Amino acid sequence: MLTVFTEKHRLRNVKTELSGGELVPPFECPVRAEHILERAKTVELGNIIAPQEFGLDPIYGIHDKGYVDFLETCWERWVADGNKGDAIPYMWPTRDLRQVIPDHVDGQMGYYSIGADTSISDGTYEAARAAVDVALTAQKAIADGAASAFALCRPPGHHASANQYGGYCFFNNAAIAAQAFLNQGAKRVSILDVDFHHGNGTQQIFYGRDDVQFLSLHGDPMDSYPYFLGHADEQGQGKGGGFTENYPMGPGTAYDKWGAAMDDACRKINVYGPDAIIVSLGVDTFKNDPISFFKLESDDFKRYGARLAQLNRPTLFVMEGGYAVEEIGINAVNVLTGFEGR
Ligand code: OKP
Ligand code: ZN
Repeated sequence: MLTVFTEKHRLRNVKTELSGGELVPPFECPVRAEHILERAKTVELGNIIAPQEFGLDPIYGIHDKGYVDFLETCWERWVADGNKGDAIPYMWPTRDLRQVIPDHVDGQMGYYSIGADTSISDGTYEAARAAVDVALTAQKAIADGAASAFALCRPPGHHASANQYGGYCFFNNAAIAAQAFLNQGAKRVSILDVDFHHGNGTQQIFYGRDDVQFLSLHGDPMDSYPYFLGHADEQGQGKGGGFTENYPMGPGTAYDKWGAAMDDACRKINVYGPDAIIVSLGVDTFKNDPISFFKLESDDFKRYGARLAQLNRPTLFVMEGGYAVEEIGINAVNVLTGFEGR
């Protein structure tokens, strides 16, 4: 399987994450991508190529221009305002407040974010742009005839909506790739999100549409991030009704239950009959993940990779989360080798 990777991911290198009332080293760190790349080389997964540049147009197909402009300028404006640390939002237009976009960068951070866990610094925008190019280059390989491809994206994307960042995500790499398939003539695309966390951004982007089916297996939002989306009764709206499927599962969920949900999702994908499948591949379902509560074993990743291959459709893997950095390479690449039947 082809892997698309760029060293530009290292430009995403914030010092801090607000966690547990402290500023700690971020869970979403550069070594994650390096370990996955090393493992892909070790198992001889296939060629590894750098991305082409696709520019801003594919991003504007999913994200608001004001949001993109904000991400491009946030850091320089934060620094110009005299701030010393990473850019972290602290005020949001919640419930009864006005949704008027302020001029000040502090106010814009609140308007354009969903939480305070995702610091911004020098290079964040460039790395997020490069991650989009990684996803689009892998998408193009499939459009050109490959049966599958691996977009080793970093930063991840599934928490990013049309106009909000958070959960370590800025541009929704999987959503942008889905739109690329549609623009090239696909009638239907399925996005299967197996990251531990609900893909709120992807769900929000396609919630009212019938040309992208979104399915997510995740920690029950009653007990886990992102807390405010991902319940089973969210199934799409308008002509998107019935094209969103959520499988929230509780603490301690292991492969017996998780694999059954995966089976059900695969059946629904077959009924939908997509021209392509995008797997939002987070491996924070692993038993030793430091911020998650599922109990998948490393071999389970191979098993569901093989299940995905049975769908027998063009399949684009887009890297999302996974924070047990010592095992992240084994777990992510196990899905891909499992898919290849080895
Ligand atoms: C991103 B992805 C822990 C804070 C957790 C949010 C988790 C974002 C996960 N103190 N922060 O879906 O893997
Ligand atoms: Zn996650």
